[in-house]
Amino acid sequence: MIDQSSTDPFALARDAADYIAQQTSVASHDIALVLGSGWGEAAELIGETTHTLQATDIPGFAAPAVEGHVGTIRSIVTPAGKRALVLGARTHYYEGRGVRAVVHGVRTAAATGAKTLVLTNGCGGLQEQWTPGTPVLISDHLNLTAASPLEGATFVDLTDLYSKRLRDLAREVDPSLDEGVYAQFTGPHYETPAEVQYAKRIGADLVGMSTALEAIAARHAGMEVFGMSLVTNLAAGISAIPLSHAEVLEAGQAAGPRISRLLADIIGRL
Ligand code: 8IG
Repeated sequence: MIDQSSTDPFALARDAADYIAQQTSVASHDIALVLGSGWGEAAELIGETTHTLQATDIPGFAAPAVEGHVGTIRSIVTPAGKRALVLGARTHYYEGRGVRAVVHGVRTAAATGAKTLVLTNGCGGLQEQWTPGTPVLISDHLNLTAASPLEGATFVDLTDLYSKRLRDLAREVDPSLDEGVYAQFTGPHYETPAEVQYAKRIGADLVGMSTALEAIAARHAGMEVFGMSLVTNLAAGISAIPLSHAEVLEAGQAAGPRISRLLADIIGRL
């Protein structure tokens, strides 16, 4: 069992939100975004960044563990005047800091007032037609981590966790967007081809190492969740080519401008 801090995780999120409000002079944020691999450029297009905070200065946050992940939290004002909090500092389950640390950013976002949470990630695709660089809407998830961000008798309904309303809105921006079921594995290793076939048989279309635990915490906090994946590679065994982190970063970089524009256009409609 991971030794989690004895601090109440919601009190810690409240502290983090208070720090953000004090540093930015923004009393309340409307939207929060977690920008995963490949999605970083979207921050520039969503609006004007008014404040950039180092994640490590904010209560409960730690430095990112992965190349290509950003350790800053930004406050952005959109052209429509909405305040967006961009979390570039995702903590992954495989870092071993416990589930509370994984969802601290989400709980902080909720504590800043955000009612909508946009979760993005880079992932492996199980559908051959999704070539690297294809964005896919998340319609539902399979949590294969054997963990939950909720503790005790906290029974939360996860029906329509990935808001149909927001998926429909995204398709107004780009009607060609496909959707699929995201399976969260713990990582940090990629799946074996057999595990990918297992995921496919139980209904997965996408495999990754984030998002599901965050979405559960967001629903518990009362936020409406929008999820979008960037397929950066075909999952192991789906294509003949072995996976590499370099390939993942490359596909993200190549698709960056297009998917960032897409996400910014969707945010503009929220
Ligand atoms: I980027 O193929 C990225 N993240 N689990 N499998 C899992 N996570 C990923 C993958 C993948 N690609």
